[in-house]
Amino acid sequence: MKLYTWLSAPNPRRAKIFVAEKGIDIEIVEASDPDNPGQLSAEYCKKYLHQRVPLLELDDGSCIGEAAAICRYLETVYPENPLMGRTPKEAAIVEMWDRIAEWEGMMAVSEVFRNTHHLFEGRGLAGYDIDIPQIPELAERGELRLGRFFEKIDKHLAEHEFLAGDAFSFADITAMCAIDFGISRRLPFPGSCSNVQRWHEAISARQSTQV
Ligand SMILES: N[C@@H](CCC(=O)N[C@@H](CS)C(=O)NCC(=O)O)C(=O)O
Repeated sequence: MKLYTWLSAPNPRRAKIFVAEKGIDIEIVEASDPDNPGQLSAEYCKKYLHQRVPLLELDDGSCIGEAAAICRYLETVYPENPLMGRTPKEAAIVEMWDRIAEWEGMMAVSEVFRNTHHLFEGRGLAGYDIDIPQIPELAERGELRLGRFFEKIDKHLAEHEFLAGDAFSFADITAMCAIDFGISRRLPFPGSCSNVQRWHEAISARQSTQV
């Protein structure tokens, strides 16, 4: 099996942390263009129609894209140390929080980054080989959306150790990757969100998140 990733991009990081947390031995392959690391290589883009990372290539050549689908596959094949819930109820709660973290956290950071960074001029959306203009208003909206995401999870984390309850899960990984990517792009971590701060410090201390 091979896991294709791209430098410090946040969605491949979700898969890398998941793999590290589970202790699965998978070859990690860098998909960026060696001559222009700001984009994926032409060879990689030929492999995957959607031209995004992460991508898991199985030994029979099948390819699975989308971080959540990759991690679902790995969770099924390597059930030890579950990160997606142990019962149908837990699994649904993890999925709910993962979708919220991806939709409201990751998408918000991505809206800001893709619509402001000079490297993404004409590449306003990930995975398109046509000109997609940057829209500054989307960056403004992304900041608002991210602020609201922080407030909401802060309220939730006041009463729960982790997003999906008592156990660390894939939902925490997704939210952390979104927040860390935002921090690396100088998006403010609201000082008033002390519960997010506590949760973030605790999960950042896990060995698996050092990728
Ligand atoms: N929903 C997808 C999002 C994947 C995605 O947007 N990946 C970005 C990196 S974080 C990408 O491949 N970008 C390619 C590009 O910008 O050309 C997932 O969960 O895997």
